[in-house]
Amino acid sequence: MKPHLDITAVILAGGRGSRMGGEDKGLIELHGEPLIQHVIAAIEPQVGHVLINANRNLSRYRQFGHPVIADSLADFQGPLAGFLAAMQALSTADMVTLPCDGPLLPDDLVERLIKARDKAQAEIAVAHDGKRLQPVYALIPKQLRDSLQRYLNGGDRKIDLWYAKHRVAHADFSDLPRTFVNINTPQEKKRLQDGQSVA
Ligand SMILES: Nc1nc2c(ncn2[C@@H]2O[C@H](COP(=O)(O)OP(=O)(O)OP(=O)(O)O)[C@@H](O)[C@H]2O)c(=O)[nH]1
Ligand SMILES: [Mg+2]
Repeated sequence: MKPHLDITAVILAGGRGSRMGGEDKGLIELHGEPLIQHVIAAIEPQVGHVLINANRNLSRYRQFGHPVIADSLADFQGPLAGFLAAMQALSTADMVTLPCDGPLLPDDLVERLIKARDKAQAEIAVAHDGKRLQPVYALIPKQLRDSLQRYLNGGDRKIDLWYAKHRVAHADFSDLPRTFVNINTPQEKKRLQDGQSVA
């Protein structure tokens, strides 16, 4: 699969990790590598640029060889805070967002999001696993930065309500539910480590 050089992958590693006992989830190890390293390895070949969004351990995150940006809003206000920080730093017209804790990505994640958006002539494409939207896996143009800024200035934080203001295409991943296996708790980490993740 050829890389989409005009896309920046934004890896969201800015959460509190509260279900993981407050650990910085991107840095916990799976099969001897930090979780975010698994995500970087899977997404790097698909895009022209990678940006890491983190709020702690910034110098550690810089060691992965990509720019690291922190939220411009304080106090862990959720993934949209990470979207906004990324849109303020973006050097490409579009970004694909994804979380730091989902290591089982297909090699056509970016391709599928682009195709879905083109086909529907939408502004945004969001992954759909066949049952529900997976809102942090999305293709979003930088052009929507002011819309997001206004939305957050208004005090809202819900991702679905912001999407509802725009034309959104659903990218079908119902054949690949493992894409969205992610690690929120020590139990989920153990399950994935033991290879029982896809159930
Ligand atoms: N930039 C940024 N990203 C966030 C924030 N909160 C969550 N995220 C990211 O959004 C994605 C989904 O969040 P969760 O899986 O709930 O991760 P989390 O919020 O760290 O974990 P919990 O505290 O257990 O909910 C992850 O990639 C997080 O890193 C935030 O305040 N800022
Ligand atoms: Mg959370």
